Amino acid sequence: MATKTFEKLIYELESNGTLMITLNRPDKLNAFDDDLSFELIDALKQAERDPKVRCILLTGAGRGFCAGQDLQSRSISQSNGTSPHLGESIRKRYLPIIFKLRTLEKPVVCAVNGVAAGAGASVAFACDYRLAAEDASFIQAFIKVGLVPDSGACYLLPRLIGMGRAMDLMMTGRKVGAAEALQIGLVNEVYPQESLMEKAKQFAGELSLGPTKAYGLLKRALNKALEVDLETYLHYEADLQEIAGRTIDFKEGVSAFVEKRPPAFSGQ
Ligand code: T3D
Repeated sequence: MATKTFEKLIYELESNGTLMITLNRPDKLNAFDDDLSFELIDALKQAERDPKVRCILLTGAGRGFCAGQDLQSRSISQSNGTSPHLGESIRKRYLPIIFKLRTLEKPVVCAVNGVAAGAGASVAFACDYRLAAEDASFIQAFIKVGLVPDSGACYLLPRLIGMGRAMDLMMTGRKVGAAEALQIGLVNEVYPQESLMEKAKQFAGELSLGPTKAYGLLKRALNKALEVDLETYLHYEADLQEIAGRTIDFKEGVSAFVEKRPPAFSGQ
Protein backbone atom coordinates (compact mmCIF):
# COMPACT_ATOMS: atom_id res chain seq x y z
CA MET A 1 0.00 0.00 0.00
CA ALA A 2 1.24 3.50 -0.86
CA THR A 3 1.89 5.43 2.34
CA LYS A 4 2.11 9.17 2.61
CA THR A 5 4.36 11.21 4.85
CA PHE A 6 2.67 13.98 6.73
CA GLU A 7 4.13 17.27 7.91
CA LYS A 8 1.46 18.74 10.15
CA LEU A 9 0.24 15.57 11.76
CA ILE A 10 1.88 12.43 13.06
CA TYR A 11 0.63 9.10 11.66
CA GLU A 12 1.77 6.11 13.71
CA LEU A 13 0.41 2.60 13.24
CA GLU A 14 1.07 0.41 16.26
CA SER A 15 1.54 -3.35 15.96
CA ASN A 16 -1.83 -4.01 17.67
CA GLY A 17 -3.71 -2.23 14.86
CA THR A 18 -4.22 1.09 16.64
CA LEU A 19 -3.45 4.05 14.40
CA MET A 20 -2.53 7.19 16.32
CA ILE A 21 -3.13 10.43 14.45
CA THR A 22 -1.71 13.43 16.30
CA LEU A 23 -2.56 16.94 15.06
CA ASN A 24 0.82 18.62 15.23
CA ARG A 25 0.80 22.43 15.27
CA PRO A 26 1.21 22.76 19.04
CA ASP A 27 2.27 26.44 18.98
CA LYS A 28 -1.13 27.26 17.39
CA LEU A 29 -3.10 24.81 19.56
CA ASN A 30 -3.31 22.62 16.43
CA ALA A 31 -5.57 25.10 14.62
CA PHE A 32 -6.51 23.94 11.12
CA ASP A 33 -4.62 25.69 8.36
CA ASP A 34 -5.17 24.35 4.84
CA ASP A 35 -2.27 21.90 5.07
CA LEU A 36 -3.41 20.32 8.34
CA SER A 37 -6.99 19.93 7.18
CA PHE A 38 -6.00 18.36 3.84
CA GLU A 39 -3.50 16.08 5.62
CA LEU A 40 -6.20 14.93 8.03
CA ILE A 41 -8.47 14.07 5.09
CA ASP A 42 -5.65 12.06 3.48
CA ALA A 43 -4.76 10.35 6.77
CA LEU A 44 -8.36 9.25 7.34
CA LYS A 45 -8.65 7.93 3.79
CA GLN A 46 -5.40 6.00 4.21
CA ALA A 47 -6.61 4.58 7.53
CA GLU A 48 -9.87 3.51 5.93
CA ARG A 49 -8.07 1.65 3.13
CA ASP A 50 -5.41 -0.05 5.25
CA PRO A 51 -6.68 -3.38 6.61
CA LYS A 52 -3.95 -3.31 9.28
CA VAL A 53 -5.68 -0.31 10.88
CA ARG A 54 -8.36 -1.65 13.27
CA CYS A 55 -8.98 1.47 15.37
CA ILE A 56 -8.04 5.16 15.08
CA LEU A 57 -6.96 7.23 18.06
CA LEU A 58 -7.02 10.96 17.35
CA THR A 59 -5.32 13.50 19.62
CA GLY A 60 -3.43 16.78 19.60
CA ALA A 61 0.22 17.61 20.30
CA GLY A 62 1.03 19.98 23.15
CA ARG A 63 -1.48 21.59 25.49
CA GLY A 64 -4.44 21.87 23.09
CA PHE A 65 -6.51 19.41 21.12
CA CYS A 66 -7.50 21.77 18.28
CA ALA A 67 -8.45 25.47 18.22
CA GLY A 68 -10.51 25.16 15.03
CA GLN A 69 -9.94 27.22 11.91
CA ASP A 70 -6.60 29.04 11.78
CA LEU A 71 -7.79 32.63 12.12
CA GLN A 72 -4.42 34.07 11.17
CA SER A 73 -4.97 33.21 7.52
CA ARG A 74 -8.48 34.73 7.66
CA SER A 75 -7.07 37.91 9.20
CA ILE A 76 -4.51 38.22 6.40
CA SER A 77 -7.11 37.93 3.67
CA GLN A 78 -9.46 40.36 5.45
CA SER A 79 -6.72 42.96 5.81
CA ASN A 80 -6.06 42.59 2.07
CA GLY A 81 -9.66 43.69 1.59
CA THR A 82 -10.87 40.31 0.33
CA SER A 83 -13.63 38.20 1.85
CA PRO A 84 -12.63 34.55 2.06
CA HIS A 85 -15.07 32.10 0.50
CA LEU A 86 -15.95 30.24 3.68
CA GLY A 87 -18.60 28.06 2.03
CA GLU A 88 -16.01 26.75 -0.40
CA SER A 89 -13.48 26.30 2.41
CA ILE A 90 -15.95 24.27 4.44
CA ARG A 91 -16.99 22.10 1.52
CA LYS A 92 -13.39 21.33 0.58
CA ARG A 93 -11.88 20.89 4.04
CA TYR A 94 -14.26 20.39 6.96
CA LEU A 95 -17.06 18.54 5.20
CA PRO A 96 -14.79 15.65 4.10
CA ILE A 97 -13.21 15.40 7.57
CA ILE A 98 -16.51 15.23 9.44
CA PHE A 99 -18.17 12.95 6.90
CA LYS A 100 -15.22 10.55 6.89
CA LEU A 101 -15.06 10.38 10.70
CA ARG A 102 -18.77 9.52 10.90
CA THR A 103 -18.81 7.01 8.04
CA LEU A 104 -15.38 5.39 8.27
CA GLU A 105 -16.17 1.79 9.23
CA LYS A 106 -13.64 1.47 12.04
CA PRO A 107 -13.88 2.81 15.60
CA VAL A 108 -12.51 6.32 16.10
CA VAL A 109 -11.51 7.35 19.61
CA CYS A 110 -10.71 10.97 20.36
CA ALA A 111 -8.32 11.70 23.24
CA VAL A 112 -9.19 15.32 24.00
CA ASN A 113 -5.94 16.44 25.62
CA GLY A 114 -6.79 20.15 25.95
CA VAL A 115 -9.00 22.84 24.50
CA ALA A 116 -11.25 21.87 21.57
CA ALA A 117 -12.66 25.04 20.01
CA GLY A 118 -14.75 25.77 16.91
CA ALA A 119 -14.17 23.18 14.20
CA GLY A 120 -11.77 21.47 16.61
CA ALA A 121 -14.72 20.70 18.88
CA SER A 122 -16.77 19.51 15.90
CA VAL A 123 -14.02 17.04 15.00
CA ALA A 124 -14.16 15.64 18.54
CA PHE A 125 -17.99 15.43 18.34
CA ALA A 126 -17.74 13.43 15.10
CA CYS A 127 -15.58 10.73 16.71
CA ASP A 128 -17.16 7.61 18.20
CA TYR A 129 -15.69 8.09 21.69
CA ARG A 130 -14.39 11.12 23.52
CA LEU A 131 -11.96 10.52 26.37
CA ALA A 132 -10.92 13.79 27.96
CA ALA A 133 -8.16 15.04 30.21
CA GLU A 134 -9.31 16.78 33.40
CA ASP A 135 -8.11 20.10 32.00
CA ALA A 136 -9.69 19.62 28.56
CA SER A 137 -12.44 22.00 27.50
CA PHE A 138 -14.91 22.58 24.67
CA ILE A 139 -15.76 25.98 23.23
CA GLN A 140 -18.35 26.71 20.56
CA ALA A 141 -16.12 29.59 19.51
CA PHE A 142 -17.90 30.34 16.23
CA ILE A 143 -20.31 32.92 17.65
CA LYS A 144 -17.44 34.87 19.21
CA VAL A 145 -16.07 35.59 15.75
CA GLY A 146 -19.49 36.19 14.20
CA LEU A 147 -19.88 32.83 12.50
CA VAL A 148 -22.53 30.14 12.54
CA PRO A 149 -21.37 26.85 14.10
CA ASP A 150 -19.98 24.67 11.31
CA SER A 151 -18.21 21.41 10.62
CA GLY A 152 -21.37 19.56 11.54
CA ALA A 153 -21.64 21.13 15.01
CA CYS A 154 -25.38 21.92 14.72
CA TYR A 155 -26.01 18.38 13.51
CA LEU A 156 -23.79 16.52 15.95
CA LEU A 157 -24.02 18.45 19.22
CA PRO A 158 -27.83 18.28 19.76
CA ARG A 159 -27.61 14.56 19.04
CA LEU A 160 -25.01 14.19 21.79
CA ILE A 161 -26.41 16.48 24.50
CA GLY A 162 -29.89 17.59 23.36
CA MET A 163 -31.18 20.73 21.67
CA GLY A 164 -31.48 22.93 24.78
CA ARG A 165 -27.94 22.40 25.94
CA ALA A 166 -26.55 22.70 22.41
CA MET A 167 -28.36 26.01 21.97
CA ASP A 168 -26.90 27.32 25.23
CA LEU A 169 -23.32 26.38 24.33
CA MET A 170 -23.62 27.73 20.80
CA MET A 171 -25.31 31.03 21.69
CA THR A 172 -23.01 31.85 24.60
CA GLY A 173 -19.78 30.37 23.27
CA ARG A 174 -18.95 29.62 26.89
CA LYS A 175 -16.22 27.22 27.86
CA VAL A 176 -17.33 23.76 29.01
CA GLY A 177 -14.81 22.06 31.28
CA ALA A 178 -14.25 18.31 31.40
CA ALA A 179 -16.36 17.78 34.53
CA GLU A 180 -19.41 19.45 32.96
CA ALA A 181 -18.73 17.68 29.66
CA LEU A 182 -18.89 14.35 31.48
CA GLN A 183 -22.03 15.32 33.34
CA ILE A 184 -23.92 16.31 30.16
CA GLY A 185 -22.72 13.29 28.17
CA LEU A 186 -20.40 15.20 25.88
CA VAL A 187 -17.48 12.93 26.80
CA ASN A 188 -17.40 9.28 27.77
CA GLU A 189 -14.63 9.40 30.39
CA VAL A 190 -12.35 11.94 32.07
CA TYR A 191 -8.81 11.10 33.23
CA PRO A 192 -5.97 13.04 34.83
CA GLN A 193 -3.84 14.61 32.08
CA GLU A 194 -0.87 12.38 32.89
CA SER A 195 -2.84 9.15 32.40
CA LEU A 196 -5.08 10.21 29.46
CA MET A 197 -2.92 8.79 26.68
CA GLU A 198 -2.18 5.55 28.50
CA LYS A 199 -5.91 4.99 29.12
CA ALA A 200 -6.84 6.03 25.59
CA LYS A 201 -4.26 3.68 24.05
CA GLN A 202 -5.44 0.86 26.27
CA PHE A 203 -9.05 1.41 25.23
CA ALA A 204 -8.18 1.80 21.54
CA GLY A 205 -6.06 -1.36 21.83
CA GLU A 206 -9.11 -3.29 23.07
CA LEU A 207 -11.19 -1.99 20.15
CA SER A 208 -8.35 -2.96 17.78
CA LEU A 209 -8.82 -6.58 18.85
CA GLY A 210 -12.56 -6.46 18.25
CA PRO A 211 -14.78 -7.49 15.31
CA THR A 212 -13.88 -4.54 13.07
CA LYS A 213 -16.53 -5.21 10.43
CA ALA A 214 -19.28 -5.35 13.07
CA TYR A 215 -18.08 -2.03 14.51
CA GLY A 216 -18.30 -0.54 11.03
CA LEU A 217 -21.78 -1.91 10.47
CA LEU A 218 -22.97 -0.63 13.84
CA LYS A 219 -21.76 2.87 12.90
CA ARG A 220 -23.79 2.55 9.71
CA ALA A 221 -26.81 1.39 11.74
CA LEU A 222 -26.65 4.26 14.23
CA ASN A 223 -26.16 6.83 11.47
CA LYS A 224 -29.21 5.46 9.64
CA ALA A 225 -31.34 5.09 12.79
CA LEU A 226 -31.22 8.85 13.37
CA GLU A 227 -32.56 9.58 9.90
CA VAL A 228 -35.37 7.18 9.02
CA ASP A 229 -38.66 5.79 10.35
CA LEU A 230 -38.69 2.60 12.42
CA GLU A 231 -39.90 0.25 9.70
CA THR A 232 -37.31 1.46 7.20
CA TYR A 233 -34.67 1.12 9.90
CA LEU A 234 -35.71 -2.43 10.81
CA HIS A 235 -35.31 -3.51 7.17
CA TYR A 236 -31.94 -1.77 7.01
CA GLU A 237 -30.84 -3.51 10.20
CA ALA A 238 -31.77 -6.89 8.70
CA ASP A 239 -29.56 -6.13 5.69
CA LEU A 240 -26.65 -5.21 7.96
CA GLN A 241 -27.04 -8.37 9.99
CA GLU A 242 -27.03 -10.38 6.77
CA ILE A 243 -23.59 -8.88 6.06
CA ALA A 244 -22.32 -9.37 9.62
CA GLY A 245 -23.49 -12.99 9.57
CA ARG A 246 -21.11 -13.70 6.69
CA THR A 247 -17.98 -12.41 8.41
CA ILE A 248 -15.17 -14.61 9.66
CA ASP A 249 -15.47 -12.82 13.01
CA PHE A 250 -19.07 -13.99 13.43
CA LYS A 251 -17.93 -17.61 12.89
CA GLU A 252 -15.11 -17.04 15.38
CA GLY A 253 -17.46 -15.40 17.90
CA VAL A 254 -19.84 -18.35 17.83
CA SER A 255 -17.01 -20.94 17.98
CA ALA A 256 -15.43 -19.12 20.92
CA PHE A 257 -18.76 -19.06 22.75
CA VAL A 258 -19.37 -22.78 22.21
CA GLU A 259 -15.78 -23.67 23.12
CA LYS A 260 -15.96 -21.42 26.22
CA ARG A 261 -12.87 -19.36 25.28
CA PRO A 262 -12.29 -15.70 24.46
CA PRO A 263 -12.77 -14.90 20.76
CA ALA A 264 -9.72 -14.10 18.60
CA PHE A 265 -11.23 -11.67 16.10
CA SER A 266 -9.24 -10.98 12.94
CA GLY A 267 -11.28 -8.00 11.77
CA GLN A 268 -12.47 -9.99 8.73
O1 T3D B 1 -12.71 30.01 8.01
C1 T3D B 1 -13.35 29.03 7.70
O2 T3D B 1 -12.92 28.20 6.88
C2 T3D B 1 -14.68 28.81 8.34
C3 T3D B 1 -14.56 27.78 9.38
C4 T3D B 1 -14.54 28.10 10.69
C5 T3D B 1 -14.40 27.05 11.70
C6 T3D B 1 -13.94 27.55 13.03
O3 T3D B 1 -13.30 26.78 13.71
S1 T3D B 1 -14.34 29.14 13.54
C7 T3D B 1 -13.61 29.22 15.16
C8 T3D B 1 -12.12 29.45 15.11
N1 T3D B 1 -11.49 29.27 16.39
C9 T3D B 1 -11.58 30.17 17.37
O4 T3D B 1 -12.27 31.16 17.29
C10 T3D B 1 -10.75 29.88 18.61
C11 T3D B 1 -9.66 30.94 18.73
N2 T3D B 1 -8.81 30.65 19.86
C12 T3D B 1 -9.15 30.98 21.12
O5 T3D B 1 -10.22 31.50 21.39
C13 T3D B 1 -8.15 30.68 22.18
O6 T3D B 1 -6.89 30.51 21.58
C14 T3D B 1 -8.49 29.40 22.98
C15 T3D B 1 -9.70 29.67 23.88
C16 T3D B 1 -8.76 28.22 22.06
C17 T3D B 1 -7.29 29.03 23.90
O7 T3D B 1 -6.93 30.17 24.65
P1 T3D B 1 -5.52 30.17 25.42
O8 T3D B 1 -5.48 31.43 26.21
O9 T3D B 1 -5.36 28.88 26.14
O10 T3D B 1 -4.38 30.17 24.29
P2 T3D B 1 -3.96 31.40 23.35
O11 T3D B 1 -2.86 32.15 23.99
O12 T3D B 1 -5.14 32.16 22.91
O13 T3D B 1 -3.38 30.61 22.06
C18 T3D B 1 -2.07 30.05 22.05
C19 T3D B 1 -1.50 30.30 20.68
O14 T3D B 1 -2.31 29.63 19.71
C20 T3D B 1 -1.52 31.78 20.31
O15 T3D B 1 -0.42 31.99 19.44
P3 T3D B 1 0.75 33.03 19.85
O16 T3D B 1 0.10 34.34 20.13
O17 T3D B 1 1.36 32.39 21.09
O18 T3D B 1 1.67 33.02 18.68
C21 T3D B 1 -2.80 31.92 19.51
O19 T3D B 1 -2.78 32.98 18.61
C22 T3D B 1 -2.77 30.59 18.76
N3 T3D B 1 -4.13 30.23 18.34
C23 T3D B 1 -5.14 29.77 19.11
N4 T3D B 1 -6.22 29.56 18.38
C24 T3D B 1 -5.89 29.89 17.11
C25 T3D B 1 -4.55 30.31 17.08
N5 T3D B 1 -3.95 30.70 15.96
C26 T3D B 1 -4.69 30.69 14.83
N6 T3D B 1 -5.97 30.31 14.80
C27 T3D B 1 -6.61 29.90 15.90
N7 T3D B 1 -7.88 29.47 15.84
